[in-house]
Amino acid sequence: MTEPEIAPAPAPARSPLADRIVDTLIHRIGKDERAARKHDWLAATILTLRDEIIDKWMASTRQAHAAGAKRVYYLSLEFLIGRLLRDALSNLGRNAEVGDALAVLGVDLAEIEEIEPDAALGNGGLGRLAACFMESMATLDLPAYGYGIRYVNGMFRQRIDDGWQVELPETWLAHGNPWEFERRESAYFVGFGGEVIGNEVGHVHWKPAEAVEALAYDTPVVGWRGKRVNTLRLWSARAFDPIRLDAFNAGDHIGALAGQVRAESLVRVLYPSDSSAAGQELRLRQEYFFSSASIQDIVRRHVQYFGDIRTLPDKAAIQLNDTHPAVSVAELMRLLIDHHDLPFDEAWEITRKTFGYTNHTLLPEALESWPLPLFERLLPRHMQLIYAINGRVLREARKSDGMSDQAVAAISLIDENGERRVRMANLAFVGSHSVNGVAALHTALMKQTVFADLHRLYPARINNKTNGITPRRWLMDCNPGLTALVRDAIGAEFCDDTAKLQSLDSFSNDPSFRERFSGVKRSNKVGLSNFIGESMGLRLDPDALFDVQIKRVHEYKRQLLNIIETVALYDQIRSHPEEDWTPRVKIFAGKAASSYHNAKLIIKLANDVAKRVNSDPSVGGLLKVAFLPNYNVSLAERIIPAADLSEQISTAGMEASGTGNMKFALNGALTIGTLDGANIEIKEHVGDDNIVIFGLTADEVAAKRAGSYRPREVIEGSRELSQAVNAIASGVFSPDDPSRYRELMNGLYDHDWFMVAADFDAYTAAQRAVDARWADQAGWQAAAIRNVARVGWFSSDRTIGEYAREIWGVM
Ligand code: CR1
Repeated sequence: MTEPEIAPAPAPARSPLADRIVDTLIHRIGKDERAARKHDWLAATILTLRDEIIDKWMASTRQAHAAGAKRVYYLSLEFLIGRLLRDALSNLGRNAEVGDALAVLGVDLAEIEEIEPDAALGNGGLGRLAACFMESMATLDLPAYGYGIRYVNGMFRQRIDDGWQVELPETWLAHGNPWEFERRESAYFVGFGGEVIGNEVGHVHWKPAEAVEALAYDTPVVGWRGKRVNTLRLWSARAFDPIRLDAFNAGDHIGALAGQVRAESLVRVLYPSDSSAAGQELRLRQEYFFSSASIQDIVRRHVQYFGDIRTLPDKAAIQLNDTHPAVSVAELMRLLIDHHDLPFDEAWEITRKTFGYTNHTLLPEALESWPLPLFERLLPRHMQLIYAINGRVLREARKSDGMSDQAVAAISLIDENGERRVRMANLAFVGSHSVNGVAALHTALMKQTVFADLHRLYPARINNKTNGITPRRWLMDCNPGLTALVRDAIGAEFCDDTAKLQSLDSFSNDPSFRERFSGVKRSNKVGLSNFIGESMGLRLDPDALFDVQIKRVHEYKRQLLNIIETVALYDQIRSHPEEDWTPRVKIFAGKAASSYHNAKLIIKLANDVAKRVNSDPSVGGLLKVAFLPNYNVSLAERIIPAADLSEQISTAGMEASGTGNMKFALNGALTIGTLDGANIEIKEHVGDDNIVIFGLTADEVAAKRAGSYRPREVIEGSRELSQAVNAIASGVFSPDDPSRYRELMNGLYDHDWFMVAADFDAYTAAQRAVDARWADQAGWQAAAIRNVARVGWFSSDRTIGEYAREIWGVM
């Protein structure tokens, strides 16, 4: 700690809360009021609040313990948490009080909220879903733990240099993390490599060649109205011998620290791959590291509380968030058999009853599998167990009627095509009693495609749990204006149950309400315009239609379709200046995986188009394009309340669910989208008239891919499309490097896997229909209000209720 700095203290009248914050500042941060910087105030505020949360936290734990309650364990390699202060304050109903206390101290709450680092321990939807689920589990008063990794560097920070994405390390822990508790007592040994030694009585013993220690850090998760506080337990890694003194004393100062460096590398970075597999040995090590520590912790807690390991499925439900923690299945088997002496069959029964698995993507490149030699070298005992599990499953498959050799091969945990690989999705599937998809279409496609044969073998296992979002962060906290307006109109009940938003429906016919509703939207747009003006120097017209696509950049999400349409619109506006164009602002934000060439090129293209369009006086302010750098949770909270139009335009069949789509609708944006993922269910809820749907269906996409789709003919057959594609291909937007986009555009001509050309005309037509709707402001606002009123179902409270009743058996 640095030396305390002393300054004379002022003495205004203060609340006891203000006194507590100052006391924390002095005694735990070591600063006095005069010397304190914003970060010190932030830390003091969080620590003061945390002290209050601790009491609830302990009460929650005691209560679960006393009741002998079944606990839920959510294992996820990603938690995309974002900032926590605003969320915690509002869930505890302490916003005003803390704001006032700080104001007396001359500190602006909003300002310190703004400097809280955005905890980005995740890539995109999968990680953000885990964070929403944690909050909903606390809200629904379920005893639940999240388990993950405390990455030192989470998602990279994105800078845009001359239009190109540049990745920089994000140092969210630079000022420490006042939310977390280091649990020195909760440490586990996690081994890698080595050999398996058997003895005559059939007992086996794994002797790992290396081991690290997993160290727990706990963050409290506060539910709505502070009802319950749960724990997010993130693992850090430490070498058993932080420094090898023998080596150090012999002069090898670097080698002496090698073990620690190796251990730390496990928790150093989040793999920045979204909906695609990260194929590195380090990734498998990360997966096993956090799975093993978590399963050991769960088993230890169970035995401590309940004595008998055989009752585990009655007292613990473990949910695998995608396949990243799938090795947990083998790890639990290992502990049950090798450490608790259970016979294989009994261990298998316990394991299957305990686990549930959620699949989040059907993209073949995202289905994790590990080269068998790598797996065997790193986890020899687990490999044996996987073979044993596989033997059982394949015998069962052989016995079942009508299973072809091909079907049996597809069910196998080992992929025998080419280099042999361990299939993590199959392991997760067979090791769980429940396997769920994240939207109705996605679940149906799981049954038809990747898991078709497993589904035939275990027809009762696959079920659907359509995703949801927490309305606290994604409405009440990020859009206080709309929240207040809704509360004035229909009362505060929706704050406890978003289904109550229904009563807002009839207000869509009330002109004065529509007026106020559009006033709130406008002021959110002014706020976003100011932010963009200040941070990027781009001036926007808050009365233009704000058309927003923010999400990871991926070819299947089709930012390219949106950009090409933008180019076509730019052409149209210039060719027909006499027409009555709707002023539009196209807003993009999103990160590309660092190794994903085309995605990075698409970011550059968006920026190249923006540069050209924004500086062209001939479009007369009718069209502006903004690519906002460093998309993260906090930026989403700023953009979504200001959106008029939500772009959800993935190639049908490829977006498992989407959750951004729900956030926009809840904040009164209209969706333009394909019949993909949860868009379909959003359409069912808001009604066909309150959403703009276009394009091929999933079945049509599949048929085109299987048949003779000729994108070249499609492009040549569409004047607008061919003009836009040719302009991009010939360097109109990249005069400094005219061939920059040639290959990207050639890809559209040659295969167009993502159906950009096939859907282009339908998309353009849909956009012009949007323009027409915008011209009728009363109609637009009415539809936007109906969106807010009708999407309460997409609350993660509803989703978690379904998991709790139908998968976990805890409600
Ligand atoms: C899907 O792509 C879904 C989220 C959360 C993503 C997205 O459509 O909304 O999961 N999948 O379920 C993913 O990241 C690794 O897979």
